[in-house]
Amino acid sequence: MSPKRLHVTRRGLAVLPLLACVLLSAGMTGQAVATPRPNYSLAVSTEPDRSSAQSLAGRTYIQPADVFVFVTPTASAKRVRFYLDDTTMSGAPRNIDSSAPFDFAGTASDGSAVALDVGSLSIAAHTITAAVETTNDKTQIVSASFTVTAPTSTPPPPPSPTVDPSGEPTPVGDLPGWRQIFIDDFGQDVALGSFPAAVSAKWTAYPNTYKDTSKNGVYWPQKTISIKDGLMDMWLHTETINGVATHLVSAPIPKLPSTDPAVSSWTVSSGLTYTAQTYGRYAMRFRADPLPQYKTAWLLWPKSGVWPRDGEIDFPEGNLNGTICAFMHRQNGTSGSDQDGACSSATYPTWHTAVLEWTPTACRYILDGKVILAPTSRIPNTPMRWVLQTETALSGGAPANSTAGHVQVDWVAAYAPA
Ligand SMILES: [Ca+2]
Repeated sequence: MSPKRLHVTRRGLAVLPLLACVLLSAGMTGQAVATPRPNYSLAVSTEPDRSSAQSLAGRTYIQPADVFVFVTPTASAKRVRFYLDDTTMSGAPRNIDSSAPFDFAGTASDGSAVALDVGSLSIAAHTITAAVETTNDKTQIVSASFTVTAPTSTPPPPPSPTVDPSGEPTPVGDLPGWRQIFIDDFGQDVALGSFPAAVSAKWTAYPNTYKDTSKNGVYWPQKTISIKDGLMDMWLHTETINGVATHLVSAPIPKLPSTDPAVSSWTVSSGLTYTAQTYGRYAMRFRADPLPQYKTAWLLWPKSGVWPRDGEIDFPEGNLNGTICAFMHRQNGTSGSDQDGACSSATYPTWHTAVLEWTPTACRYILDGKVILAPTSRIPNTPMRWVLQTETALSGGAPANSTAGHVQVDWVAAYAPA
């Protein structure tokens, strides 16, 4: 500390060396410019109302923390210039407060102090300097140093649900020959009752006015479909509704982006908006409880609705207590049995990845990396829409009312031809 520099700004030179030592040891410097002007100091509170204030000098703050720094007292002060880490006040003030109370970070319109977030400061010692201009046109300089430290330990990140709990991550991005146009890893939870409304940009579903294929079940998305912890859950079960035991099933429908040139969209009389494309790649990660008399018939269905003429592509199809199969109803089909089909030995309770690659020359059904069916003739060649149709079995009667369980989907993805 140079006495010469102090001499420039202060009176009472004779006592300066001693005073400076005293003030420095307290972490602050200051000096009344004339009695009876008060000795100002820098105070700090942890509350915006400046309550329980303490001297700022010598304090240590652990990031992050909001503190409220101000000059006290306010008597006879008319304006305060605040500086941060600029004890010589050579730069521009950090803040100029022209009326009491005099707050380092400014004063809100309700009179409370604005916070200084020490998290915005470097991990270091810092000094706030205040030039207090008094009503007799003198200036008193006060400074206080304090220390900002890092958190003593970094808290562990909160446990986040695994978005893909099946163990196989959602495929992201284009593939050779394919352009990804739709993906859902089910990272957004949706409570039972809120599907598909809560995710209506990406999903629709057959409404509860639709019976399923066997007519033994009713599609009821609000009673069956939820999304939690990275999984779509279709809860297949029976409820008594209006006095009737009703087997509740699900047919969620991914909405491919209607803005994509490969995709067409249209709305049917029930109000559902469908999307379709001609050729494409569809990938699904799924498992199910082995529920008797329930099945998946996830499929591509012709936009024209003309069947069997325009074909049908089914994968994965099978009773949940059976094995996973694949079917292709051929273009220009003449009956329901005009089809190719194959069954794997895979069963539903474990996780599987089904990939369907539909091109003009082949329809490849790939289960867990292995092609199980790949017809190359009479491939459907008109636009088709995709439905994860999950329903009661087609033969053997209705499910038992007590049968209940879940079909889970970890992710789905769709691609257009590149
Ligand atoms: Ca997932």
